Amino acid sequence: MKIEQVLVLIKPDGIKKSLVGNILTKFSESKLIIVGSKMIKVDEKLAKAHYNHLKDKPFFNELINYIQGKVYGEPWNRILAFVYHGECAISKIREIAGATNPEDADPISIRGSYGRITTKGLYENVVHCSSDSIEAAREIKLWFNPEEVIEKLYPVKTVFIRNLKNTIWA
Ligand code: IDP
Ligand code: MG
Repeated sequence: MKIEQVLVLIKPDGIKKSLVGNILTKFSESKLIIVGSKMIKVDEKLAKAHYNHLKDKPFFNELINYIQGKVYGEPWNRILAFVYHGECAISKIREIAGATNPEDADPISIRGSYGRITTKGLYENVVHCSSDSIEAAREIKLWFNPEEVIEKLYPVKTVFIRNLKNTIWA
């Protein structure tokens, strides 16, 4: 039994098209559980760190704008991030998501149902999912702090940070 975790992002086109409910319903067919979730406005630093492995691709700048929702502006320039956990989580989630190119994706999959190719040629494919366990570990650690994930997925350490500016509830 291969217990895995996988980062899932509902990209800004999924938010704009009001697909959050549909997408989560489709992923729930996996019978995996969600162990972390949050909404984020993606800044350029996070976008570039996430897609660092694609920095030499001709569509990289479009991709960085897309994941930040720059093409849509307020109030669509945000994503929902999830960590799904359970047996063979990566292959189950990627199968429900479908192939990267929405035109190649199974029409029943999320990307096949809801994705499109922009006039500039970018695949706007509604969701991101990690493609293997090494990528999942890197991405989950990039998008979530340990205390935001309710399962202990990776080793942690405790550090004391002095003079750290923080915002708390008033
Ligand atoms: P994945 O999201 O299926 O793992 P990656 O190769 O990691 O695919 O690419 C990241 C994202 O970059 C894709 O989800 C898609 O939005 C975009 N993308 C990937 N390949 C192409 C391409 O050949 N043309 C246009 N956009 C692409
Ligand atoms: Mg990928």
